[in-house]
This record gives sequence, structure tokens and C-alpha cells, in this order.
Amino acid sequence: MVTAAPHLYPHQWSWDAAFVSVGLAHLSVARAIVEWDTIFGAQWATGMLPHIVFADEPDYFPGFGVWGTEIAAARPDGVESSGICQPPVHALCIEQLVAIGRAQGGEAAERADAFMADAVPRLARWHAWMSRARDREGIGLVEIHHGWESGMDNSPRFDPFYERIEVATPKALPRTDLKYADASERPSDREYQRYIHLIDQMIAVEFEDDRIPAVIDFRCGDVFMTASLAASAEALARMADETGDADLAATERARAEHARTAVLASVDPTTGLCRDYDYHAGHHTDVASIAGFSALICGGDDAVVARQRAILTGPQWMGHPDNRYPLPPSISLDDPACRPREYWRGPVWPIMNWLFAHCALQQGDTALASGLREAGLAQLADEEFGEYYEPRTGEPLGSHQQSWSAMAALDWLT
Ligand code: 2M8
Repeated sequence: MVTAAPHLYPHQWSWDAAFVSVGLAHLSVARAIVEWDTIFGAQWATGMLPHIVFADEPDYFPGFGVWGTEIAAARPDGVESSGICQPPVHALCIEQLVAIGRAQGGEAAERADAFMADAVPRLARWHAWMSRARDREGIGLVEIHHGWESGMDNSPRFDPFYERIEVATPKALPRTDLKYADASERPSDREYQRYIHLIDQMIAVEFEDDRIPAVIDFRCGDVFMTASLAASAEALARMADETGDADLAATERARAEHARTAVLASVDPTTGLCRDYDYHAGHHTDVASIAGFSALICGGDDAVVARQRAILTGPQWMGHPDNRYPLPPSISLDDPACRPREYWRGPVWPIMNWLFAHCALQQGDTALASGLREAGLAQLADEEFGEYYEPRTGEPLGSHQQSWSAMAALDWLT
């Protein structure tokens, strides 16, 4: 497997690996498919794709032992995984992998087609789990139980959710991450205590989907996860058309429509941005982050999309005068919450640039897609493949040689 990064992340992360397989497909479709053997090999009996599949490498906290998923009945035997998920970008990545393989023709195309036929039912189970377990009220919004599920771990969008968590008995935190990245670029110990607290709450109910909502302190209707599901459900519907599964294609189109409706319903009429929902507080939250532009991921309403596009490319975001490259930071540089070096609290993330560019292309917005590609490549020309970048200086931060940052360059250049 390709680890998410050589030192900081020595295991396979679910959405990292999905993205990375797109880059690998340019080099070898057969090699790209190997990533999926691990991703799908770890699929839980419920259909969930876990966020980490652990390799035999102890130097990461929290490792398999801390996750405690050995008690989870749904986890496949012999597979060491975490017990939460990440954004469902898998189907949209597989559709892209298949397109790359087909363009190569011959054996690569045949392999890609055979892989797609094998992947479609697994993706269907994954999406069905997400709707069943994470949209229990059937409103289309995907609920998450940990900031790590969003992939945007410590984004200020989750501050209101974390602030109410009291950790009665703080634990020892062997922060292996701080060996490889500066503490000023990573979440704080206070944040980590809360991360571990949520894992412990899931362990207490043996990671059972039906029991988690009653005990978990963190219940967020995540608008970015929801938009990712909508985009991936459309991709899966197109693949199901090709494999001749009309029922699945219809199911996935309905799922996509349902999710898109929820994303659009979250839009704040004043700001024009999408909002998460706080189930414990019973209202939307109003923290502006890159997730606020989720309508650009899933489309569905031309006026909303046009407004979000104008804001994203405007002077508070990509076009900010202090920005080194016209790329979106994770938090606007004008926002008092922005900390331009600190992880998901401000830096520019190459993989986000790739995802927004990919979705823009899907929706026919070639200008936005090529703008992101051009600026994204200029940023990655340092060949450091930073996990994230300081928006004003372009300095690479966090891990270097981050796999999904390299993937963005590889895909854009080939
Ligand atoms: C980051 O998350 C992990 C926990 O899952 C960590 O900080 O240890 C996030 O950026 C996440 O989105 C990403 O998948 C992972 C690996 O790159 O790192």
C-alpha cells in the first residue's frame, strides 16, 4: 500500500488512498488497483470503509491498540483498522481511474473495466451504509461523529462541537506526529484529548452504528461529506449504467439528489455559503471554511453555484491580495479564526485544489478547473509535495512528500 506520507502517516488512509490511486493509474493501472485491494479488503460487514488500514508500523498515534476495534463485530478478521470513516470520494476516484486506464487502451483498459465491475457492488454497499447509518433521519445530510471523519480534522468549523466536550480524565498522549511536524502546524494536546475521548465513547458501544448517536458528544451534519457523497453517487450511477445495473443506477441518482438537496438547504442566504448542522444544539453552525463551498462539489443550483464561485475566486479567498498563489486557503485570510500555518485552520491544501478542480470539470466549469490546475502546479513546482502550504508565502508545511499532494501534480501533468 502507499502510505499517506513517509513518516507522519505510515498507514493507509481511506480518502488519501482513493486519490492516490488516480495518480498511480497514470503509471500503472495494475498498481493503482493494488491500493483498492487494501481499501476494499478492510470494508466492514456493515459496508463502512474504515478511515485507516494499519500497516505493520508502530510509529503512529493513535495506533490500532488505541482504536480498540478488535471488539467491533463488523470489522473483517485479520484486518487492523480504525472504526470511523472519511469523505466518500471513492467512487469519483474510481471513475477517474477507469477513464485513465481506458485512455491507455489494450491491457490497461481491460484491467480497468474488470476492476470497475468488481468495485461497483462494493461502492454500492459503502454508499448504502452511509445513508443508512449516517442519515438516520432521512434528510440527506451525512452525520459524522469525529472531526477526523471529515478529513478536515481541526477546522474551526468543528470548534463549536469540540468546545462542549469535557475530558474528565486526560490520557497520556504519545504524540508521534510531533516528531515529524512542528507543533505550531499541528492540532494541540487539548484537541487530541477530545479526539481520544470520542474514540473511547465509540469503544464503549463496540462501534455499533445504532448505539453511537446516543452516547457520542460529537454529532455534526457535515455538508462537505454530503456533497462528496452526492458527487460520488453520480459517478457510481454512471458506472452502474455501464455495468448494466439499472436499479443501482437509479438508487444512486436518487441518493445524489437527496444529498444535493441537503447541501443546498444548508446555504445561508446572507453569506451564500453552505453550513454544517449541530445535532446536539439543534441548529446550523456559521463558521466559514472551505467546506462552505460544497455546492461547487455537488452542483444542483446554478444561482447558488455561481454565487459560491464568485466568492471563492474573489478577494476574500483565492483572489486575496496577500495570497502567494490564487488558490483557496482552508479559512479566509480575512477571518480572525485563520491561522495560516496551522493545519486545517488556514493553510492551502493541494488535494482540495485538485478536488475542486475535478468537480468544476465535471460541471463544465473549465475556467475554474484550469485556474486551480495552473496555480496548483505552480505551488507544487517546489517538488516538496507539502501536505499543506502557507497561503501568503507558499512555504510547504506539515509532512513533505505527502502522497496525495504528489498525486495532484501527477494527474495534472499527465
Ligand atoms: C490527517 O488526519 C490524521 C487523522 O486521521 C492525523 O492528523 O493524524 C487529515 O489531514 C486527513 O484528512 C488525512 O486523511 C490524514 C492523512 O493524510 O491526515
